[in-house]
Amino acid sequence: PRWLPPPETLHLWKEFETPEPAEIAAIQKSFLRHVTKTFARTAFNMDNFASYQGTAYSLRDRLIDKWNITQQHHTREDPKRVYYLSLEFLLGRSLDSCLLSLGVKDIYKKALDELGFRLEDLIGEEVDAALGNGGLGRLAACYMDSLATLDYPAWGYGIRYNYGIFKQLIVDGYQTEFPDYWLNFGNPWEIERLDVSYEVRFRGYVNKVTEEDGTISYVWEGGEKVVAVAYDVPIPGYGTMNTINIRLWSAKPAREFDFAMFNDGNYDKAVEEQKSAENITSVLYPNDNHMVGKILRLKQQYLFVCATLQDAIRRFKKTNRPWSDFPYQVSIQLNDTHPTLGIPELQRILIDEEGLSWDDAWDIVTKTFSFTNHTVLPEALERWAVPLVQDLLPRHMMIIFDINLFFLQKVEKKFPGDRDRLRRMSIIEEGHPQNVRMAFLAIVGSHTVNGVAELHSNLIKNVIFTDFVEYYEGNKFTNVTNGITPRRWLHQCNPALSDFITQKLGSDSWVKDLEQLKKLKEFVDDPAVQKQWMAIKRQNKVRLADYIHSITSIQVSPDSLFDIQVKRIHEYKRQFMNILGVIHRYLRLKKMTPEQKAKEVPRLVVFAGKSAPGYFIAKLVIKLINSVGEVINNDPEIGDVLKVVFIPNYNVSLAEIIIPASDISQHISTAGTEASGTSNMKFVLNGGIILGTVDGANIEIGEEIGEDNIFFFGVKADEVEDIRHLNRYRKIEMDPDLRNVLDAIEKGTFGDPKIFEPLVATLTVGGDYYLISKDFASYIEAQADADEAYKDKVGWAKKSILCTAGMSKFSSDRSINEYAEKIWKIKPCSVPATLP
Ligand code: HBZ
Repeated sequence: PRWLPPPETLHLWKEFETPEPAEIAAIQKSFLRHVTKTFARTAFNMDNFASYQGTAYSLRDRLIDKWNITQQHHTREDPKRVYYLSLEFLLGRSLDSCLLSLGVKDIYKKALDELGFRLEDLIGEEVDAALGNGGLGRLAACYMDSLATLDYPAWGYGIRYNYGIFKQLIVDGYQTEFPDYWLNFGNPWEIERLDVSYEVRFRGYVNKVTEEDGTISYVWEGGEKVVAVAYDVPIPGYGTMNTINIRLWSAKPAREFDFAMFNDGNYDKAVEEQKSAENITSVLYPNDNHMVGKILRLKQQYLFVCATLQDAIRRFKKTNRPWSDFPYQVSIQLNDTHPTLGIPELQRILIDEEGLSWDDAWDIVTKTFSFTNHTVLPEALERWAVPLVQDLLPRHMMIIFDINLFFLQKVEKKFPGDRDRLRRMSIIEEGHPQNVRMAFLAIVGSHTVNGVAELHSNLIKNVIFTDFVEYYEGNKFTNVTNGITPRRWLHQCNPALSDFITQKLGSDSWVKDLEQLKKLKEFVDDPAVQKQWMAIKRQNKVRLADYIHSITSIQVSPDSLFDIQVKRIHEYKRQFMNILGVIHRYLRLKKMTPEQKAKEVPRLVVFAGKSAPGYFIAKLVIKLINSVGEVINNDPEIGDVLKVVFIPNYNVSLAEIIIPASDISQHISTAGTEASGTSNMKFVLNGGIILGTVDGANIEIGEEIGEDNIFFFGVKADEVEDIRHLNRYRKIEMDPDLRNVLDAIEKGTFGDPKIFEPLVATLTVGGDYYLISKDFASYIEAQADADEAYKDKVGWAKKSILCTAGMSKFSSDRSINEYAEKIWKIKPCSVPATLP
């Protein structure tokens, strides 16, 4: 029976469950209590890290109060909930964003000030939570912020990796990787829930059972079991009570220990097997947009969906509703195909454990799931070898085969005799071995499939999933353009600009309603506003220049044009083209007289980003950038007219310093390859101008801010296939300027040319798949246009203001409202300040 409190003790609970007042004395008391009691420090044994811990724990108490109230309210109201399933959450730091969301930053600052601590210093002590690779993981984090802020009853589910994305160090110009054991000094932002845990089975066998009435059922038995334990990360909404949860799973050994093995004297082997359980959630796979078919990764995916579904079902069952209500109470969003095993897993639970018929179960499954695709790159689409799945998850493999069989029967019925169509659409790809095409499984098992920007959603429909669009008559496919949270990506990372906007608009309500930014357009011709706007930009450039100096010892001038490309290093993103353009600029400058050089716009070119550890060509790009920087930065004839910097270890907290400091940012993927991009939105929101291709969300940003305020170049997506075809069958036309640049590399201008041979070869014998040569001339032209425009200070200030003013659409609040209304069919459930 449930434990109930003696009624006369209820008032004692009430006191502890009511959020503390945000008063200086109360804050100082809770800070000192944590510092002395939780961390055993004294007034004479303190440092910034301990005071960060004390502050974080005091804030954590406030978060937990709000979280508990939210959960109790949701339990009582029992609204339809959304579960956002993502193998990645790239949260970054939490202290600053929590202080802002809870509206207590100023008062905490004061409270700490009085005690002799500077809040700014404490914020810098926190290590990033870097449980993601790039855009996909950061998108999940922005969406959690919006879900909480908009009062939606939502849960995020993910994995608590012990090691996040590796730390990048640059040694002799090369990327080297170091483990990111981010939990070394504890994590104040999580709540360990040893009481919330579920068993997860791997391998074993499937038993066929024939009942007396002749019905057949299957039981999955044997194999090995591990346990998934919950760690909860509360996510507070901005300026609201609603505080949602990201539940991260950590694998632990199963409670049952193999005593047989133990008694046989095989103690070490028994312990060994226990340890291997913990390996499952040990490390985040560091590949973005590239699939690596490792069994441990498949184990991660299954452990994740298995624990998550048990948790969601347990919550659903508490209300004693019939199973047919499930899709009306639960919506599950798959962040890419990584959690797609959730589809056969729910089907398995419903038929094998709950006794539903196949058809009733499948109806529930397909009304529950929806799927977001984030890429059209073929090498990124997940395909798992059938023998691998068969071995690890034998019952799921049977179910996937059945899902496929019933699906293809329907396709055959709709398109009789079209055998090639069946081959093309089969969830099982023929070959040796056969493969499970996870995207097809996700499409078939979901009610809605979306891309992440207009162009990308069209490519999904017209290029990669055309057969499915035809089969479903277009009904499943839609677009939800990505967004970013204006809280972190303007209000928090650019406080000076945020304050100025608030002052001009007369209120800070834009932080929760980005539509209001449009009113900034009224000020675009106001010289005082232009001046102040650019002064803030300059402050942010000084902040970045100081950071660059502290890390690389390179002095850069805040008066140069800051030209920035920060993102994962990938051939399709074309950092290679950027550095080739830098070499082109350098060669041009070298031919100039000092008088001519003095007329040039001085430029700082910044790169940052990680390469997948096994991606040879991407790693060579990093080496080339560093080698070119080495030569240019030390060439006395060049001085401040051109500087090239690679900032190591790009992550969320670095992005918060880099993004507000850009004049230009580059988003130059080959047209049709970048699904959306989200950093493009962050730069423009902070008054930076895009130099980019007609790709992903660049296109929609251009539509919103006006084509005069963005530098577009390059071929269009619908031209790419024809050009590639010609490249394959004729000699590639090498742009003459590009030829000169390659000659300089090959002559050894930037060190041993042998090193760069494989990289340069991608443009020639490699077929120039990403069309660098084709786009080079128009790229250089766009760069020249940007230089010209930058000389006009007033013109530039106007562009910059219009950038910020036009970004309303790209708030993740807009994206989340679209998902909620069109796909999840959920409504806000606002939480009262106190409970009855
Ligand atoms: O998702 C990115 C897209 O490249 C980008 O255009 C888009 O804006 C963003 C959000 O929709 N995709 C990724 O970041 N993908 C990954 O990080 C990834 C990670 C593991 C994988 C595959 C892809 O196995």
